[in-house]
Amino acid sequence: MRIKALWAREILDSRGNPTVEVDVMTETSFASSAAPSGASTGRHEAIELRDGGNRYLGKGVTKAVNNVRKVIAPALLGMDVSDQDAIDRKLRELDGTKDKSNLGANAMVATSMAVLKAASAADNKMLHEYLGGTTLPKAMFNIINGGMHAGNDLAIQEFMIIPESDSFSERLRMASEIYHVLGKQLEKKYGNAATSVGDEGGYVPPMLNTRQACDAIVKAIEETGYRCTLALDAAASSFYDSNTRSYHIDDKELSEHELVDYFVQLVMSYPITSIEDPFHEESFGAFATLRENLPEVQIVGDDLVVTNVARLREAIAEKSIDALLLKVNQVGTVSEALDAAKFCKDHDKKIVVSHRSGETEDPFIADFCVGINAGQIKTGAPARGERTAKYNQLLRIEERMEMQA
Ligand code: 2PG
Ligand code: MG
Repeated sequence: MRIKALWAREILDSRGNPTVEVDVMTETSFASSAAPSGASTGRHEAIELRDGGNRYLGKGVTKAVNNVRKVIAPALLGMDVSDQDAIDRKLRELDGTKDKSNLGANAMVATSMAVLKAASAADNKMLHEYLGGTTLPKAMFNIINGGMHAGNDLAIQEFMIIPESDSFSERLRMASEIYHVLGKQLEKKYGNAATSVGDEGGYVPPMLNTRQACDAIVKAIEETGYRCTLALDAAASSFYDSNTRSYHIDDKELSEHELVDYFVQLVMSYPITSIEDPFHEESFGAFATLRENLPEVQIVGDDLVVTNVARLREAIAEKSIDALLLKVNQVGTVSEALDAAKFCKDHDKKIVVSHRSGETEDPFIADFCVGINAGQIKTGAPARGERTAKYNQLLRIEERMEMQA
């Protein structure tokens, strides 16, 4: 099915910043998709194009939108929407840079995702069916926010829970209950303001250190009695000081070696089963050391590998990670994200499909996660519309699968 029309517009993301939304039309289908946007972005990520100047305090995306309307659309018209590789290749050719800074990764990723959605719609399939996957993921629900996603003193960016149950809908229900129990407990202990939420919908209590957050979560899990483990995204680049080569956490300055011990001690105290970005984004070696020390814990690479096969190859060679955090907008096109997923599978590595802290109502990653049989997803708290858009889509997918079984 050929592309008949392609259009873009500027919309707002969940932080109230502009982002790019793209519409793709074929003779029989129509689809839209929108680019998410990170706050703790990795240095090696594809670059999102922003206008600068005064409008939207410099964050406007009219240049990226115009790139879709004036450069991308004319080039893609008439192309077969089901040939994702050819379309993404064309996008890269038009851009001509390594970091996608010319057209903008925001323009490119929204186009690439909209094309995939239009192809599945033209085929009369839900996106996950079109991609051929059947695995409903385990989810990491982010229920306390810190780091660059919150205005508190927690260095660790994300405190997540992984409820264990056979169905996705049960896992979501458990997460929602734990989230609300935690909210009540925090309110009791710290007052009303403690249940204000951060960028990803997790609470932002006035806590001073990692252990206070883990204690609070364990207490909430215990009250519900559910089987549930903890996952952390340290996003350690955000509290690393390259001058002193130390990590500022819990009001201390820790060396790399001390931070390894710090995580080992944490894992001894709490049921933590996954840690993302425990060290800054160039520390392939430190990741590997932690992995050796914590063979039972999944070590996830986000800023370290940025969904990029070249960096992934290095991380795997250095034995730095057990899993890739897959973000389509980090690399800029669907096919490159699929390449990264395939590379992981070929090397027996796991995949966690991820949202960004600045999100839209687009549920794309829910379908994508099931479609590639990733097995794991993280898309924020079980609250706030841009996060529940993904979880609710997973409920629809689960229901569809049950109906077809
Ligand atoms: C992360 C992400 C998503 P951001 O670090 O994993 O949770 O945050 O989108 O700000 O990079
Ligand atoms: Mg991360």
